[in-house]
Amino acid sequence: MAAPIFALSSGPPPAGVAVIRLSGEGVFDIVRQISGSRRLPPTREARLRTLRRPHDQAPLDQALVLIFPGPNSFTGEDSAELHCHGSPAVVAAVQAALSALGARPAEAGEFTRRAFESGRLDLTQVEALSDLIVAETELQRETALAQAGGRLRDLADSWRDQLIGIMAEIEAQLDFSDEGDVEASNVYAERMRGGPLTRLVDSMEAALHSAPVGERIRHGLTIAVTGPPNAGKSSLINALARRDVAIVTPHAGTTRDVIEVHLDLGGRPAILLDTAGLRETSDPIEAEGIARAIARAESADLVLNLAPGGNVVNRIDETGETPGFHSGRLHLSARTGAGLAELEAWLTEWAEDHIPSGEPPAITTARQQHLIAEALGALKSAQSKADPVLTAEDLRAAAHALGRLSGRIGPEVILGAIFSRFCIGK
Ligand SMILES: Nc1nc2c(ncn2[C@@H]2O[C@H](COP(=O)(O)OP(=O)(O)OP(=O)(O)O)[C@@H](O)[C@H]2O)c(=O)[nH]1
Ligand SMILES: [Mg+2]
Repeated sequence: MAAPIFALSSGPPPAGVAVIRLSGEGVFDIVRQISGSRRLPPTREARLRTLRRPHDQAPLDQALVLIFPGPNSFTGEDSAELHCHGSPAVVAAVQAALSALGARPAEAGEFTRRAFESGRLDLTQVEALSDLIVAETELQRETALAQAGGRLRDLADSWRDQLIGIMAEIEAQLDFSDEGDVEASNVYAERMRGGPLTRLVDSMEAALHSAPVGERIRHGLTIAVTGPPNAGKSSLINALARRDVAIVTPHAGTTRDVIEVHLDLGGRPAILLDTAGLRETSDPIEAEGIARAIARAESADLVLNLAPGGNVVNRIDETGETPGFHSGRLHLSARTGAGLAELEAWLTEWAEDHIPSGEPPAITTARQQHLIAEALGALKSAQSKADPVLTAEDLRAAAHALGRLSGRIGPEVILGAIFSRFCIGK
């Protein structure tokens, strides 16, 4: 067990309750000392205790104390939680006491790091936990929760098991066949390429298919609002955001920087971008704003273009046109709000098309996508090789990529697993 660490795990004070978390060697002794009691609370049950300053036993706070013995704790180590009153002074005093008792403040991510190192979480779950903490929409929460629960880990484990099975058979052929058996090992490699390897390739391809959706859920769909100066872009952004995020003035060329607003479209995350009005300008600041506007619009998933001939018509309060979708364009008034509900309904439908509901995607980060693509590439290369020695080499490359995906397995583990399946003495 590593040295004892502590951290305020709840939000910044002041708050109703502050949760201070501890993990590591000797944590239970620290809990005994700070709570002035030899008796620890029963495992995973809260007990009210008076926390005391170590050197003079002066009371610091009344707190709920919980202990989580390793290895069945989040970090895998002996851990504890102190639920104190959430004032800055209480938190500071308790933290000072914990330092005096030999614990040190945790570094960012150190609890999760320990959970990873003790094998409680793999890297994909570590990634998911950080997503879960920042989830803003329902779909982000559901996806991160499934991933933290081991969705990709389980899939990758099954890929790894299949791969080890294939490798073990092929390598055994290579290692134990004498010269005369080369023919047999070629036949065998051929057979492996047909069945188990194809199934593995198909399963990975299916997972990779979900990667773009996972990426969209994680980062949000981007919607750029573009058009000439004074078209009402910032007014539309404010209306959709239902707050005054962007400056609106009658002056053409008001918006310069790209302004981002987070939207929740039926549980799907989207980022709405307000951009500088597009026109010829000699003002270098406005010109930079326009360059940024063009760049963001080009990479956006959707552009709401308020220019003449664009897909959105603003200011129908002035022209008297009917709100809603007709003549191939969406008509609205950012000022009165007419047509806004239709725009929102249309955006929500569009978001649902781009992020279909159903099974959360298996792949949620670029790292995962990259490594699975790498493994898949190696498997496909293995499929194309006639020589079992080269096939085995490709399979090892695939296993290495999968090992990096979970962060858990290195080549020794794979070798160990291969040999544990075979009786060498036989
Ligand atoms: N009558 C009417 N006026 C509007 C409407 N939308 C915006 N305006 C007005 O048009 C002017 C410009 O609006 P903005 O939202 O700042 O326009 P913009 O497209 O962001 O302009 P730039 O940032 O300069 O490119 C403001 O005076 C708004 O009040 C609308 O639907 N109807
Ligand atoms: Mg503007």
